[in-house]
Amino acid sequence: MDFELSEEQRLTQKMARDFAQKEVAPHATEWEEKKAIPREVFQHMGELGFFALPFPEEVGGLGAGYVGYALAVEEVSRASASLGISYAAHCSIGTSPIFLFGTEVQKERWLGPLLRGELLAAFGLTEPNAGSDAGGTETTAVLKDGEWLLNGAKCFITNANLAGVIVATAVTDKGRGSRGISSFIVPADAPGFSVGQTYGKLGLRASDTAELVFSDCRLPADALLGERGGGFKQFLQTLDGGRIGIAALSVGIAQACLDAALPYAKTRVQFGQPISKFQAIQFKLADMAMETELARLMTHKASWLKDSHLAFGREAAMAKLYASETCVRAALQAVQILGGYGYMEEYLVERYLRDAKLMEIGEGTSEIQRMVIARGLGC
Ligand code: COS
Repeated sequence: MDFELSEEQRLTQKMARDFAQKEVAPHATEWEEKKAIPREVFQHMGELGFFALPFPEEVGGLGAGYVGYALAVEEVSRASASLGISYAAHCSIGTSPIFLFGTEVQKERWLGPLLRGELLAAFGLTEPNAGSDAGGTETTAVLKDGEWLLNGAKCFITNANLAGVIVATAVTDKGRGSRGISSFIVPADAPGFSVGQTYGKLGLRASDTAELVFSDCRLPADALLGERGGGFKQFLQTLDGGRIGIAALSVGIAQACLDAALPYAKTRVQFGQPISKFQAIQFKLADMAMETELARLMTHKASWLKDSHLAFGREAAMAKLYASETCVRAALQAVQILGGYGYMEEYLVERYLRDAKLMEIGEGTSEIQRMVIARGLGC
């Protein structure tokens, strides 16, 4: 067993940290206020290779695997969780299904631009009546005169307005339950496709979240991704990887909470000494540091299993569950340590608290993760 990062992984971490601290952190508050991240940020990330990290060299990736990708997502999210979620949604749930289930022709067409950041991707699964019960998909796809006609709507879709391509699910064979759901590659300029309402959110305000609308959306026959009827299993498999992304994002937020709370506690003087000298504050900081480290180790283990082509779904669910709950606790403690300042907008920790909450909801709620873990135990 070896807990050391390889030389390559250390370089990936350093590249991501340098980018995040120099080019993200100074602008993160402004992006939250404007509720948008400039397009050039994604272009620059593409040039630096961020989007190519988890994919193998055969398809134009950098072959850094999910360990390298998790290191990068953590660093980006430590500076801006909004950018972190846009990044993670693009890679692990937007691009991955094309990589995992696409034909050679589909991969040839889409992966190059997606890995270089020339296009962003989104994943259209959730619907008003199909969230945790993703098998309840109501969007339909009918094959007519050699074309697919999609009708329906998706909600809470990260990168909806930014995406050049969306992987979306629809019912192709009604009456077959979850085996009647298929996936489609939808270019953003497909006729009949549009982006609906953009949501106002508690946190992650700079990240783009909107509805997708399919009104007789016409797609060529070869827009089907993988087997007809295979969509449900595809998205469960996609979400297994996605949960590693959310775990890494959560570790980034938890680390940011510690980054803010520790120096504050060392310099804030009350009762004649820095508050870090009081055991009540030390215990909070100790728990934050321990839980963040544990969440990171769990994220790296799930990533390593995936990179080693071993079963990783249960560990990904454990990492996502533990890391997301850790970052909420860490954010609450950071606000508490900063006291009145922690509640004010100019101190970053109130943003971390608002951002952290989504980690317990997106890509499978904490309750769903516990179900997946329990199933892994044979319950
Ligand atoms: N990868 C691949 N296949 C999987 C899988 C996985 N991780 N998990 C289950 N499957 C397969 C099963 O083997 C089963 O195959 P067969 O029909 O051939 O036996 C099939 O998928 C259906 O599995 P299951 O019966 O367990 O499905 P359920 O409807 O009971 O699934 C859960 C329940 C909760 C696991 C599922 O609905 C889920 O993960 N929901 C959460 C979705 C979510 O995260 N939504 C938020 C999206 S935000 S992007």
